[in-house]
Amino acid sequence: KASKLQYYNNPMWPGETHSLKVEKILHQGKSPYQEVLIFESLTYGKVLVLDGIVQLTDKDECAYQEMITHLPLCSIPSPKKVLVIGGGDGGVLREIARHGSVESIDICEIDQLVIDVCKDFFPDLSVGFKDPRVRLHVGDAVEFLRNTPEGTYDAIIVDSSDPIGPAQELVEKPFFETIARALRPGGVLCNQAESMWLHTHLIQDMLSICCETFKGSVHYAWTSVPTYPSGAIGFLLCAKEGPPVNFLAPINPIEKLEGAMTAGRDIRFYNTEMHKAAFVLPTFAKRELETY
Ligand code: AAT
Repeated sequence: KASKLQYYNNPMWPGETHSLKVEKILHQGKSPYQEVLIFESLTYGKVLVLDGIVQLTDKDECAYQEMITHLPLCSIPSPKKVLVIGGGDGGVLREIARHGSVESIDICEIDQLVIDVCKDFFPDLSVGFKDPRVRLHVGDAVEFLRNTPEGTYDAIIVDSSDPIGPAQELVEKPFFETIARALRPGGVLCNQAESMWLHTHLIQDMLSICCETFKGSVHYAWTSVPTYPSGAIGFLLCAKEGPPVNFLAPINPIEKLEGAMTAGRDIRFYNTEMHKAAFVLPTFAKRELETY
């Protein structure tokens, strides 16, 4: 009862909850950072839940992981050095591996337990760790970025949880400043940026911080993920000052990369049309977000 109440009162979406029928609990534990739960659901396959919040399900993870990865990597020619923040399940790594130009993939995930349980229960995601280009750093992203030399990465993907708990600092200005420093001129960031239905103020704050910090193009994109609150999730695409980046029309289309659509397992969600469509906003969101 107590934990049910807590979920209804989540300050990120007060008064709402979303439920999936549990067929079987597969893992229930607590790390130093969060509660980690995995269960088999009736209709979405296995589900990863951190502190009561759905992070991914077998059925719809493709929409989130493919979009958060290919939106930035298809927007620059020949990405070579990529950093992932969070993403301990390995799904984003699996998607980055489709890009043959990539030479190194660093990942900084705070929670070893997430990595371990995903290796046990989500082999289709954790397969991402098997790529020889991957270097795993277990620790806090804030600390990791503080120690990253200037201009290291072509692209940074922030696949982090909501800003309560260990990801709190990841929506604040000092964090975005360290990201911008870690990118080469014209390098790109793709940041998990919550829902336009629920979090307009948070998105506005992130947009204004990012416009100030990156100085290149900054855009909000979104897609449909049925098991996230409101059924939609957004991404903040930012380019650091330097060679200009046009996020709206991919310069490095996935369909032209040899084997990318079928490497490992077939791409299920992303394509160039979905890329372009992700930047089309409904009128209310245009009004609220486009002044940035
Ligand atoms: N790809 C699955 C989706 C996620 S997982 C987010 C990951 O970010 C978690 O594994 C969490 O442990 C990690 N994380 C949180 N804070 C930090 C930090 N400070 N440093 C490094 N890693 C961190 C995101 C789903 C979004 C859900 C939207 N409602």
